Amino acid sequence: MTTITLVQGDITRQTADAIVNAANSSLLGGGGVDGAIHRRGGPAILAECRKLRAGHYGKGLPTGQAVATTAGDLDARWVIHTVGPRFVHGEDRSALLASCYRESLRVADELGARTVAFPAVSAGIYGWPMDDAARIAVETVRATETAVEEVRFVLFDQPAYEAFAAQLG
Ligand code: AR6
Repeated sequence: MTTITLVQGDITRQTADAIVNAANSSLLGGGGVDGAIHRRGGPAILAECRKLRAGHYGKGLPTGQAVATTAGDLDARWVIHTVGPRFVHGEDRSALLASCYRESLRVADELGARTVAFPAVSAGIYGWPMDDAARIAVETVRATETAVEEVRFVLFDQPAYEAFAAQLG
């Protein structure tokens, strides 16, 4: 059984086996959570991302997929980078967002991670409405078979926290 917990705060301050990054396909950093993770995690994360780009992910990490690196100076063993879809009006891209959670948990299982912290993927710069992002996140985690014992959603502000709390019921 996977327990879902909610925390309001900065994901880079969390202690967990794995911290999920809402990255972009380049894997080379950006704003939002991505910027914060690289800033606090230090250069070791970017160094591994560059190696991934030089190797298997020469064209970048596709939307909906996930890949792990070291967590550098973060209080975690791994960062799992996933690329959420941008929200596009009139287009249903929710399967791609669900895939981010499923694939991140699959990578976590491969690593043997037991506690995994997620941000609200796609709900910032990529424009996904928070309520819907929360619904997809919670539904997908509940529907995924995984050995991860705790999935912790780390929400940056009160509205995001409340959107996730509403989904947990
Ligand atoms: N801890 C927890 N949540 C955070 C933090 C933090 N330190 N910082 C922001 N959030 P975003 P996206 C929240 O924009 O929408 C980057 O440039 C934020 O309030 O980080 O998937 C990447 O490189 C929001 O609720 O990710 C990509 O180009 C949520 O985390 C692009 O942004 C996600 O916001 C990805 O956009």
